[in-house]
Amino acid sequence: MNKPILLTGAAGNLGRVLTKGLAEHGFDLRLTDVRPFPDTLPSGAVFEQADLEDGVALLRLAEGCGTILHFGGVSTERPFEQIIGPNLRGLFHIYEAARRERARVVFASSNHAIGFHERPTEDSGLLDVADPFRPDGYYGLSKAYGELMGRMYWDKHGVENVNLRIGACYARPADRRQLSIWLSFPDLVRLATCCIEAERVAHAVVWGVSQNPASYWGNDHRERIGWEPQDSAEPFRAEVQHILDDAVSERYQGGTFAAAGYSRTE
Ligand code: 15L
Repeated sequence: MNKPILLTGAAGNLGRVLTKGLAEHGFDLRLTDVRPFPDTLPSGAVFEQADLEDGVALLRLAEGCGTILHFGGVSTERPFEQIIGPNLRGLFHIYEAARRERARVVFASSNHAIGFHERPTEDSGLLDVADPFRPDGYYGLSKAYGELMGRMYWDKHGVENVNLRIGACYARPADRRQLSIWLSFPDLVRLATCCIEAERVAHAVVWGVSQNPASYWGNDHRERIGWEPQDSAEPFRAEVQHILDDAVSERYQGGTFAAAGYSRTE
């Protein structure tokens, strides 16, 4: 019998997409979020409101689960003090629960872990997951920390984890940057499904991006989970390619997150 799946951040934008898509796929879902769940619960799914800082609640929620899809926490740039609780301490509770259950963690990391890499030119290569972290703020820093926590829990405790470096996951791309980093909702659901079903993943890092010809990103560990994105941002090019940001945002992969609070002068 397949073990239940715990999904944190279930009431967030991606959490709601995953809840619907994974329930349609027949997974046994245990959902949690610090906010109430805004939609009708799919049949068989259960929801419990909980704070990521409540380690006891997370241990209980994870009991018997085979996979923890960790999509909870702060999902945008915020002052450091607001990031620490959900994104640093919360992540520790997730990994401790996974260690106890021998569960796999699928972590919603972000392009902001590498957001201060400059956008590729025709001559430069694409970014590889082995390239160094270059977080573009406290939020991106928390995502780099999350990936490294996965590295440590695999090396030390054998807790398997897949870290999804998600670009921009929306119904459709909104600007020129997203022609490179857009992830469609169906590709996200297929990605999560592959992460759950893969035989063995160890510590893996995968770019969460659709099959966009303008992608900034190259090599990753997707062959371990057997995922191939099927959608592309290209059909939206004419609609959005003229939508640009300020010069600092346009220089870096992290866009406006990199430009937020930027004070470097040279
Ligand atoms: C993220 O990590 C955010 O969660 C999302 O809201 C988007 O803004 C995305 O990055 C992005 O880079 O556009």
